[in-house]
Amino acid sequence: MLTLYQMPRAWGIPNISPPCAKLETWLRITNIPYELGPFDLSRAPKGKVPFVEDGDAVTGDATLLLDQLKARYGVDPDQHLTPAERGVGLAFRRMLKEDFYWSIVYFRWRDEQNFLTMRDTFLGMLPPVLPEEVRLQIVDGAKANLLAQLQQQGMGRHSREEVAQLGIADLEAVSDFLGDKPFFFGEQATTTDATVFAALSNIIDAPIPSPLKDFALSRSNLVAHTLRIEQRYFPEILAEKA
Ligand SMILES: N[C@@H](CCC(=O)N[C@@H](CS)C(=O)NCC(=O)O)C(=O)O
Repeated sequence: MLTLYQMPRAWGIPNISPPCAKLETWLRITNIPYELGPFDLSRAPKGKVPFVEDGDAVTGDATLLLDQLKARYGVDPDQHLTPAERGVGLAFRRMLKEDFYWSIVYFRWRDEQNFLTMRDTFLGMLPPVLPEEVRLQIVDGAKANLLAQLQQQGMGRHSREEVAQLGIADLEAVSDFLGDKPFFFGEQATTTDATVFAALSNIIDAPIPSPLKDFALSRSNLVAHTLRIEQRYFPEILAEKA
C-alpha cells in the first residue's frame, strides 16, 4: 500500500501544509488506498513534504506525484473536463500554489502574534523526547528559513496591506468562478477542488487571523465548498471537531 508522508494533523484540518492537504484530498477523491507515515523530512527526496513511498519508489512533490499516480493507478478525476476547463483548472492551481501560498506563509510567519500560534503548533508536532530548548531552536530555524524564502520569492518585500490586496484578489477569483456550483467544474470534485480546498481550509479553519480569513469568511460559497469537501472526504476529522 502507498504510504503518504506529510506533516501531522493539527487545527482540525487535514493538514496545515497546503501541498500535503492537496495530495491527501486528491487521494481521497480518487479513492487510492494509502496509510500515513511519520513526519520525517530526512527521507524526503526533495527535502520537502509531502512525499510517498509506493513499493520501492520514494517520490516527492505533490504536483508531479499527481501525474505519476494517475498513470500508476489508472485514475483521473479530470477526465470528463473539456480542454478549456483543464486549462482554467491548471491556471487556478498554479495561482494558488505559486502566489497565494506565499500570502498564507506571510500572515503566519511575519505577523508576530500569529507566529506565536505557529510556534506552539510546531512545538506540538516535534518529538516530545527532544528538550524544549532544542524544539524551540528548530522552530526558530523554520521561521528564519521561511522568512528568507518569502524575501527571495518576493512576497516578503510587500507591506501587510499589499499582501492582503494580492491574496484577496486570488480568493475573489476563486469565489467568482466557483459561483453556486458545488465543485469547481460542476457536480464532481476534480484536482482543482483538492487544491482549492487545501488553500481554503488553511485560511477558513486556521487559527490565524488575517484579512484573507476575513474575506474568505465573507464569501459563503468558499465556506460551503470547504465544508462540502470535509463532509465528503474527511468525515472523521469533522467528527473529531464536533
Ligand atoms: N512543490 C512542493 C512544495 C512542498 C513544500 O513547500 N512543502 C513544505 C511544507 S508546506 C516543506 O516541506 N518545507 C520544508 C522546508 O522547506 O524545509 C510540493 O508541491 O510538494
